[in-house]
Amino acid sequence: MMENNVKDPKVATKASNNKEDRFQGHDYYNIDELLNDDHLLARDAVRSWVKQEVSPIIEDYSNRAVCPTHLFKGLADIGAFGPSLPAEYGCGGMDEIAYGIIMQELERGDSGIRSMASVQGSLVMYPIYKFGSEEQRRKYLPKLASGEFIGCFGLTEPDHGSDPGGMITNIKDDGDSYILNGAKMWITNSPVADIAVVWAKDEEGKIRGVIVEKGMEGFSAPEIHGKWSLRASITGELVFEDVRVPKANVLPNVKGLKGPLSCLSKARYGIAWGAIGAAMDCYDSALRYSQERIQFGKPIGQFQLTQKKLAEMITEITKAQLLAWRLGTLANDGKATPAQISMAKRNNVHMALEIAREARQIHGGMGITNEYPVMRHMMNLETVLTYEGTHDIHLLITGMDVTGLNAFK
Ligand code: TGC
Ligand code: FAD
Repeated sequence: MMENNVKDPKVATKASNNKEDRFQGHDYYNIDELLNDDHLLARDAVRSWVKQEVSPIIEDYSNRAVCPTHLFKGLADIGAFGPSLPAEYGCGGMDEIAYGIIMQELERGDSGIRSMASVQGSLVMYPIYKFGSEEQRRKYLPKLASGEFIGCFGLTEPDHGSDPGGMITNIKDDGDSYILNGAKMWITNSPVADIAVVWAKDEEGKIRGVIVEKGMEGFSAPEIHGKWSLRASITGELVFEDVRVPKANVLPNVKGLKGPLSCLSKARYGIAWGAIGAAMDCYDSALRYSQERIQFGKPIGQFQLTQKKLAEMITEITKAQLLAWRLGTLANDGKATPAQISMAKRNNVHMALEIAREARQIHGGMGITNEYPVMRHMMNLETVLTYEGTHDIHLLITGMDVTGLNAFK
């Protein structure tokens, strides 16, 4: 894995705030009773890893806009990379609900940490598993699962975001290789990635997936700076100037936009769960603050207006949990449709963003500081609302599903 701009992780850890992470999960409708022992074990293990490894450093890394790349190994060790892909390739072999719960707990820590895992598992390992040859699976999946390799996913281009079908990145046949040209934009993990799953048009205009490796001549991945959101996640471009990619690196088993879009379905599903984690962290912090902060001689939680905020927050979190759980049971049966996934991604991310904003108000002035996690979650969720399909694109997917009429084009 390439080093990024982390100069000395030990110094960073020391500089971070050392407040105890007092987070407690919230389960107003006893949804734990719907989970099995494997789900609960995975949940508790990831929650304690986040408390130990993420919470003590995340405000500092976010503040400095540096990705804590040293956490990739720990994420691999807790099984966050490809939890629901088969164990024979070094992956978790768990079900879709376990995958969702792991994403929830990671995003409880920070959306950027969940992104590190989503991209690796759902956008890099999943397409190699689903559309790759057996040789490609054996070559890449164990190394990606163990964190030895870091991957990224290149779909979005400078001029084609919501409309990836318009992409101009292309491959041209040249004997036993393809020549790849073009550029991708907003690519999570690209500056630190060893491989990139890149979507490009062939000479017939069909979208193909190719595995581009770090060090291939003509390939670079410059970092994008200046983000006010997802600051602990590293984002970059992918630039291809006559990159010679062996034909053995093309994913043989898919052609067309449904290839990358299927990967997005997998990742959007994880985000539907992940956003609940961010929302719970904001609610948890606001609830505690409302009991501890005294104004006019009373805890602010005693005022009706604060109670309205908190009551609405836990109601929305509970609805989102039920939506995610039901989506998980459908996914376990192979029956979750892309439109159902869109609905859950859109609803749950928007819910989390609204809760972050309300929680920020409950914390008053302190809410804008890094003493509390809410402002960081709020800023992160602005990205989560946009990537993996914007809030409005998901609305149009639902609209098309219920009317049968396409409003995109
Ligand atoms: P359209 O004609 O509707 O579809 C083309 C083909 O794809 C199929 N399909 C899907 N298959 C699987 N899963 C899905 N979610 C699918 N959606 C569509 C469809 O059935 C069709 O198949 P076929 O066999 O008929 O060819 O395509 P369109 O060009 O009209 O576009 C539709 C639209 C707008 C919904 C789609 O392009 C879209 O979802 N746009 C949003 C783009 C997006 O989400 N980009 C995300 C980039 S990756 C990212 O953000 C990673 S962030 C990661 C992190 O850090 O966590
Ligand atoms: P645009 O598509 O230009 O949209 C701008 C606005 O227009 C939006 O509000 C949108 O909803 C609206 N709009 C567009 N079309 C329509 C329409 N038909 N009807 C109504 N409204 C419309 N991409 C990757 O491939 N890999 C990654 O790893 C990745 N990571 C990312 C990390 C970060 C931090 C960010 C910010 C983005 C990342 N993305 C990644 C890109 C992300 O998926 C895109 O930003 C997203 O799909 C939107 O594309 P866009 O930014 O070009 O916005």
